[in-house]
Amino acid sequence: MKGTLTEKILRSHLAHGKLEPGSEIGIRIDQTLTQDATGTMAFLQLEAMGIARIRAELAVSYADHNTLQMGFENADDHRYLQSVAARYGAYYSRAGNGICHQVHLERFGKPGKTLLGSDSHTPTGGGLGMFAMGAGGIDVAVAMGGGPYYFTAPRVVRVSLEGAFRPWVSAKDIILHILSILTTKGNVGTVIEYGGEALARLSVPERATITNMGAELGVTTSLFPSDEQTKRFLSAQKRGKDFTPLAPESGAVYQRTIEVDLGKLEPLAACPHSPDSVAPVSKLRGKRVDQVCIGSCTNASYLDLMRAAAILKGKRVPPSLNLVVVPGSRQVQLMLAESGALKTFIEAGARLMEPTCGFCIGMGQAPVSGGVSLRTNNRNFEGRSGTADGQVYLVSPETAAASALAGEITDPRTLGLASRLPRELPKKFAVDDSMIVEPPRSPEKIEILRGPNIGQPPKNSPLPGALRGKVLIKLGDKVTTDHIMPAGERLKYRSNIGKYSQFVFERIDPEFHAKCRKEQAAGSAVFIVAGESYGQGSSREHAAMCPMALGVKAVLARTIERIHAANLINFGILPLTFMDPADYQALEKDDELEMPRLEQELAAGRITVNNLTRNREFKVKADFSGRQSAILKDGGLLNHAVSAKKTPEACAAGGKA
Ligand code: MIC
Ligand code: SF4
Repeated sequence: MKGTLTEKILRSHLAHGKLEPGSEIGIRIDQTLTQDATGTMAFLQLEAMGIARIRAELAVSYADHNTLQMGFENADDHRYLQSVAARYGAYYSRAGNGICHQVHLERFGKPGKTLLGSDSHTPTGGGLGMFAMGAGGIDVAVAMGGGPYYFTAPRVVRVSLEGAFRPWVSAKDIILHILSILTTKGNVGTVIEYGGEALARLSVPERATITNMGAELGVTTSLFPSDEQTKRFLSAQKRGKDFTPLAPESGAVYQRTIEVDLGKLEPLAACPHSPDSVAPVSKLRGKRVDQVCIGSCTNASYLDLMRAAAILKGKRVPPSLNLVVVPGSRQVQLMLAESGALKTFIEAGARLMEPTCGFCIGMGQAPVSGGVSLRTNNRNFEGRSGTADGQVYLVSPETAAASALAGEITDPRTLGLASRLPRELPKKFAVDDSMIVEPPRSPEKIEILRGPNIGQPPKNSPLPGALRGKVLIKLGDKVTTDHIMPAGERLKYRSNIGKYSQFVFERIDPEFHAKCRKEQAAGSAVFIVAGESYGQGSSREHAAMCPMALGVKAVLARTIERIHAANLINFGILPLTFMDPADYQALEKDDELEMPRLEQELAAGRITVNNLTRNREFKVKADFSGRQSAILKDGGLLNHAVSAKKTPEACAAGGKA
């Protein structure tokens, strides 16, 4: 990674370890972001760790995922979040102000800074030249308290963007193309740096579309240099003073370079049910569409929506089709109103939603049974839309708008008026931060407001010296955190773990929760067995926290994604990987397993497993740093921090000293 942008930023923030790909490093975090679905737990953990005051340069808490407030639970979460932000020193972006990643880009992000967010799409900030990563809430709580964030020093891959877009092709098509090459698995521990002569023509919001969906590749983060485009964006946001130029050195060393000729790209779509099932829109044309949703943190910037409006102008969608438009932020919403585009959307028959995650996380706008929904967001995992058999395709705003008018999947190139699409960023964005609440100077008297849905963060018991228990589920490849811990209508229980745990693996095995409770009552451990890329997708730590509450002690998988593996450790669950695929094949649901020498073997990196049902012994990989082993032994990061009465700085550093 010598001379790369990644090296520059990481070296200037290095707190622990050596900057060598594959080894564990700890870096200082300048900025944090949390959102309402992960933030309540992050702040509850911050409180439980005894952190007195936020010490990161900037912490922003966003209310954006669940703003429907059906029932008191969600409204109570928001009230808690606002009061706890004021008490500890975070900015609070109120419900209605926009999606965290869009607002952070507009109002807070700064080139060269590190950003840690309790949301997997935090790397959106890479569009501004930030080293921005997603993590579990408790890791973000530690970072808010001034502690470093630990992860594996990455290898750096360069993607060189060359040439110019052909009409109707846009940033979404670049990242879908890259997803078709790199896929959603096998990219753990990689950072993607974008370069090439096409960068000069790519605006910050377009870059952010690309870095946003780096999350779907499973990379640590993606980032762009900070250049004239960055300066233009920040100046238009009245933040010119936040600009610093940043570029890799000319002889920078990359592990691999991938060239993308923009001139050869065509409109693309990710077909159900994975962001890497990519096909040219031209091959899908003619397929009947029931719903089109334009929005989300991927493609709801001002220019995205202005381009969609230009296509819809003066036309109406057919009565068989539902068109939903969701601006990414209140700034975008205001500018759509000022430009007249809002009127265009209304006249076209669009349903306008407030700027939130909404449909993207299954909070409303579930498609009809078996319905085809074209969406501009980033994830189309099975069932995530709220309709189990919904068929979600991920596309650009141009393809979405063209298809909405036709009522069928339409290649926008057939519209033939690309020259009328706006491409230039506005000189000035509408800046109005009145829905961002600044933390008060003297917070001591602020009362933290809790409703009945605000529980306590659950705790685990220390890891025993040996484990014995049952495999209660055997899964295949690419099991996402949406499979493990559904969101949508269950989102309101994020701060009530007793309730939320009832829904673990709900869509795969509705009995899973009850079976775990039975094992727990019998004093037996629960094991999860999975294939490749277990835990991809969302950073929700609930996908580790709730299994922990159900007595899960280890996940044995072929590979585990970065954020989820870290979350498992944070909640005292062993993330173990098979050394031989045959060992995965040989395991079956309900097998009785034993790890008789866990205590002695933890440090050695290999753990012996006896399959008592099949009378078979095998070893699994347990590559943990000293810090991770200490956390696991204590039964998770919260115990580790609280029992040792350490500062977040020391607790994140691990060890007992
Ligand atoms: C998502 O896109 O899946 C989410 C909802 O934003 C999650 C966070 C969460 O589950 O709260 C993410 O991407 O990390
Ligand atoms: Fe929200 Fe969807 Fe973005 Fe997640 S991916 S932050 S749910 S808009």
